[in-house]
Amino acid sequence: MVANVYLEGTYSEVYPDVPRAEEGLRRLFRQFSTPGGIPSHVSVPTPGSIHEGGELGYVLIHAFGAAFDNPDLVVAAVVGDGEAETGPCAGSWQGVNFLNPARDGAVLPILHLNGYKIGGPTVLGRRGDGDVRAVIEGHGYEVHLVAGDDPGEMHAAFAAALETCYAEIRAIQAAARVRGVIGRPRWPAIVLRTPKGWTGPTELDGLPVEGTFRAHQVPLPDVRTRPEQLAMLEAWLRGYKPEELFGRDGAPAPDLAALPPRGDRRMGANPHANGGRLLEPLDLPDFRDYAVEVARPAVEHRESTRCLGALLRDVYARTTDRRNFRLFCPDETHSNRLGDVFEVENRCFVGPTLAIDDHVSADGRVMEVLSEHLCQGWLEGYLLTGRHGLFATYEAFAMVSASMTVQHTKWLEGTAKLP
Ligand SMILES: Cc1ncc(C[n+]2csc(CCOP(=O)(O)OP(=O)(O)O)c2C)c(N)n1
Repeated sequence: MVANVYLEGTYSEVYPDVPRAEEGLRRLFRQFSTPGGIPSHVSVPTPGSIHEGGELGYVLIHAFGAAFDNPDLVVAAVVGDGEAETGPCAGSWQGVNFLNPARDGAVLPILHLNGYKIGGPTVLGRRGDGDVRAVIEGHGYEVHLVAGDDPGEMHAAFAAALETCYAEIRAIQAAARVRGVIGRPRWPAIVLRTPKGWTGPTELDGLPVEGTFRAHQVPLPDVRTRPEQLAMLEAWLRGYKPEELFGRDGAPAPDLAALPPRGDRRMGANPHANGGRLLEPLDLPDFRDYAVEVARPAVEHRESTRCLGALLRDVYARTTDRRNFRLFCPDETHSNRLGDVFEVENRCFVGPTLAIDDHVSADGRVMEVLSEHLCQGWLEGYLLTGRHGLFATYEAFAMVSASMTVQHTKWLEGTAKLP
């Protein structure tokens, strides 16, 4: 990701001391995964990032949070096959049951099966194409499989799959925006099968590296002490033909520099990934208006969260046009005494509804799903793309998603240090 936003120019705009020239390249490489430099995974200083890349499991959840109330946005979300084993990720495929094709944007999951995690095989990586297809189709997606190991062929095949998926997404949305939402659409998803450590060193000390767990992160661990590994590293990097990719001054060659989109269309400059650029203040009523009159002590019997429910009801009413507020709750809106919101809003559910359902509709904006991970992560994606919301949960079960909250807090702490 860092290399991509460097090549498209965003990195040097944000960090002028890392220009697209020889000195910039040197800094870019030296600071990577170095104390005082930048982390080895996507993190706060990466332009266009909205979350830490460290803790796995949340990519699809954040993608759905970003897509809600963002009708023109298509969020591509790459899921590792190791990441796919996590509980939060396993639950997150359900997002399509809450995604309204007329009102929301779209999520394009790209399940990347490279067979291994750090040390062992992955569950889905070892399953045949038919099984993987059945799992993803069972969640309600239309699967597009792209598999192989020839870079040129795979590049063309993947580009074609993206074109097909994009056309399908726009067709689903166009239909729903003309004739209304009729049931849950079958959204496209890509299953991508490639070797782990693809095009990296094939073998080390007689053991295969490419296509195995040994390729994870650092395929040549001893370049400092073993000259033959240093030679392998050099041969590998020269395989990219840097003399064709960069000019003598170290800047990307003009034909490559011309490839990325311009301005805000670049990945690292997308305003949705810099929510501060889109943020509008939340239209909040004065909380004093919800105060309880207490003429004398110990005569009133009230519940404080009911007052909050009335306030939230009015926040919904005031944001009907702007659509920049949602309540996220693991099936506890009523039991948390916030039920007044149902005077003006419904529960969101994009699927069959029955006459006896209570305030359930595809247009609903109260997000009730029995998963604290989804509630927390949807809210996070929604907030970080410039909107507002609230995650209401029982204190006992708030712990279910506590580490997500810690990651988010860590991320916010990091942003506070950035100009
Ligand atoms: C929740 C969580 N547990 C453990 C880890 C440690 N970890 C880092 S990478 C990794 C394997 C990831 O495998 P996969 O998702 O298949 O990605 P790949 O590197 O193969 O593309 C693990 C377990 C983590 N980052 N997050």
